[in-house]
Amino acid sequence: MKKIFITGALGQIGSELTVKLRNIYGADNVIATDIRKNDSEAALSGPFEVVDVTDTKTMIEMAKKYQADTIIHMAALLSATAEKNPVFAWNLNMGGLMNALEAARELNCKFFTPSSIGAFGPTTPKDNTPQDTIQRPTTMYGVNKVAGELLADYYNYKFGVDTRGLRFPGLISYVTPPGGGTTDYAVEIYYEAIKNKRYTSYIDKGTYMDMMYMPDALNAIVDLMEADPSKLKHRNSFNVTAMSFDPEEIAAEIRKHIPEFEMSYSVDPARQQIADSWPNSIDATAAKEEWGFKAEYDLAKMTKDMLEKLSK
Ligand code: AKB
Repeated sequence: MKKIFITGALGQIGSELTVKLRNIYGADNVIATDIRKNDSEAALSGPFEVVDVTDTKTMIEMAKKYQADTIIHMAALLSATAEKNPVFAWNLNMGGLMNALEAARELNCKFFTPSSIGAFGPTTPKDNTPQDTIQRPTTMYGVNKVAGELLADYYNYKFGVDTRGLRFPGLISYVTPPGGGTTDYAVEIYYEAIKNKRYTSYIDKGTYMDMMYMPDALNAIVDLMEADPSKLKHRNSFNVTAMSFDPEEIAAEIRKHIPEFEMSYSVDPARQQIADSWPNSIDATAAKEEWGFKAEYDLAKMTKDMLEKLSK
């Protein structure tokens, strides 16, 4: 990766990934793009362009202008927002992906885009969900993710584009808050624990979902993109996870640091339904075997770090 072009660079993953990649590959070699600019480090620490991913012409022109050899396509709506506006979600998530893949094909770029545990559905095995299994999601987001995995595979075998992807679980970070996801409770809970020593969860107790701390997610993207292509059997997309917990378990972990922390519930039926359709825990063996995936943070280590960083 020498010239990396990122879409959705100011989003939850993009804003941290852009800064990390600039530290590794050089600030001028990482071109951040998003639908609008802000004054974050990702926007200001290197080249930035306003790019609407549904605008094919601009997207290809911009990638050409910077002679990109890698496209990292992050721009997308998350699960809960997509469910509220499925037509817009289809147009943005699939239209944007198609344009990004076309740009990669035309410029002969390496390509990354994230999939999600949302690519699974109620008929998928719930525990230790295998890499290759039933994928019949019941959300628009999930439909987009499965179609995206297939499309990225297609661009690999049809056009030889070096496409790669990860099925991310809920990602937890103290830098950029997520927006519109189902797993967002596991981020909000830390902010509220510090500010108010209480949190009302919209996800019910007993609902297990996979999660990962952002530093592990960023390392996984770099490691996968640098992996020897001859070792990759799956490409789009690898299961990756670091932990699985329910709201009670994360609350108990927070109480080890803030003993007075209180948890209550006001379940949001829409997001609960999405969470219920996703696995309890997924199996990351293929990622470990094919390119050496490992996560450093478990719930205890992540909680300590989140609370320390957010308190500052
Ligand atoms: C969401 O909740 O929509 C995302 C995801 C798991 O893909 N965090």
